Amino acid sequence: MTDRRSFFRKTFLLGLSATGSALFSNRQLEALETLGAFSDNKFVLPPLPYAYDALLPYIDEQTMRVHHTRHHQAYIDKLNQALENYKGESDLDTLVKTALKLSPAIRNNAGGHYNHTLFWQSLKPNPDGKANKPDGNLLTAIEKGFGSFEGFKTEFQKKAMTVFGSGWCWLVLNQERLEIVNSVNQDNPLMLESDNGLKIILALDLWEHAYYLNYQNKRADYINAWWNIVNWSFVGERFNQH
Ligand code: MN3
Repeated sequence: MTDRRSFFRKTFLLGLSATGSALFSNRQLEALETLGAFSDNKFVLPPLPYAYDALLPYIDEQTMRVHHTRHHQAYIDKLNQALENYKGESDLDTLVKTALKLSPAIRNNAGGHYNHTLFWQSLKPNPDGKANKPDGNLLTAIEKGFGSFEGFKTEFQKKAMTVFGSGWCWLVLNQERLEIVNSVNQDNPLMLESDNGLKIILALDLWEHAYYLNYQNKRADYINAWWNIVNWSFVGERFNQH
């Protein structure tokens, strides 16, 4: 591991990315760093910001535990391994944005680490089943873009259902417009677009490992449940940073 790599990874974690489009706000990054998301010049698994059983009844404890400690951990382990002889800039932002030019091992595992880190932060417990929706500027933008929050949910769900096999559904801000897009495998919209300032606002994991134990093949039921645990204050903060 070079000092340079260390510098870039720390730069990423501190939210000081030269691209100005770091994954998290400085405050969120400081929290992650405190939690040990980066250690000894290697990517490490950031702890969940809630307990494994905290998302019940919408996502079960075993799914969360396996998804976080095995699937996400495996992306991190394989990413560290794939970077052992890598000479380029290796902050996660840069890896993701240049992923199409990199090896499949770096592309898939940098994507896996990035996407899951964002996904966990975009969830929050809702044990009482309270109504859950965005507010403020994000709600205004959603209503402008999709007619209503319910209209947005319908569009998002429709789009998510069209992902064939494993992939993700995203709400992104593209040239000041909210758009719903899909990606396959562990790709994400930052990889698929040239650097036009696109920003990911919301992420939904559609791999079966995210829901199979509880919902088997019923992806629509999983998505219906997921709306209850979207962390709209986190998501709204991302929107407000643009
Ligand atoms: Mn997953």
